[in-house]
Amino acid sequence: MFDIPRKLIHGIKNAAKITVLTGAGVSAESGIPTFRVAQTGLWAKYDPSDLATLEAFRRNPRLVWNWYEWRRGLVRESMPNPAHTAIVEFEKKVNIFTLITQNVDGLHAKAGSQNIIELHGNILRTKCSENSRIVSSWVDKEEEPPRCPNCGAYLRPDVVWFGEGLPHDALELAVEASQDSEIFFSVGTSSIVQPAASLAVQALQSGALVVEVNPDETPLTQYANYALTGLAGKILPELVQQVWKED
Ligand code: BV8
Repeated sequence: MFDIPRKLIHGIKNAAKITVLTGAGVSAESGIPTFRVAQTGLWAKYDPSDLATLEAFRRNPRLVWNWYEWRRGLVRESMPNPAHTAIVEFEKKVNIFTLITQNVDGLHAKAGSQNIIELHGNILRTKCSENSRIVSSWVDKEEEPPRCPNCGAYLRPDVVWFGEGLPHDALELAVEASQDSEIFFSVGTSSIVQPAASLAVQALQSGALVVEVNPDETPLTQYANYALTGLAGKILPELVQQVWKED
């Protein structure tokens, strides 16, 4: 049983606009390694932020493509965990609810969340590396990466790499929701990667109550109104239960 401060329970119950930002920590309990944890096995010797770049893809397209194929395999096998399910409950209960995710694993959609802002794309989508058009099928000629059926350029995952701009509309919607929320939750993110990490600051500056859910301290912790220290898969269901138990 996690003890949620009474004032916070009251605040959530009476809030009309709540925004939740999630990071890799929300998928950790689904068995997907977070970005900061060293990759396992084959990939242990690589730093994810070295591989998740256009430079790495240009230098070694096969290596980067196969790293994403390995991650896609993990994602396809993984199931949402109680943190994802609790966030679906939030969406049902809160009048104006916005979910912003840095995650590319599609688990929020798999859990049943409807309105999701994917800041960093989605690893299960593939696009042409030349014109960024989404490609849903291609002839598998055993070449890695495969080539775009329309122009012959390499295909790549539809994710935002370090050094690439975020999808403009997604970022704009995320900033708006962060500035307009009464309560802003930062769940399972190390609050390091920009511009996602600045959303919590914008919420704070706009007068929102900021709640962090994370087992560890992050650069946001000292500024958050509430820092709920623990696993999202434990805290979020507890929170939903205590706020909406009699409903
Ligand atoms: C941009 C998709 C400009 C790919 C990701 C030098 C050159 C260029 C840019 C930069 C630079 N220096 C800095 C930058 C900016 C850079 C950046 O922020 N770098 C960081 C490292 C300092 N940002 C960018 O490059 C962005 N683009 O700035 O472009 C620009 C603008 C206009 C036009 C052109 C260019 C792009 C950033 C997006 C990168 N792509 N993902 C892929 O996945 O392969 S980011 C990647 O990190 C994932 O999406 C991940 O979600 C995200 C953030 O990490 P977290 O989600 O926070 O995950 P992390 O592992 O760090 O932390 C997990 C947390 O969970 C921990 O705190 C842990 O304690 C907690 N946790 C663990 N278990 C649990 C838990 N919490 C709760 N419950 C649990 N059970």
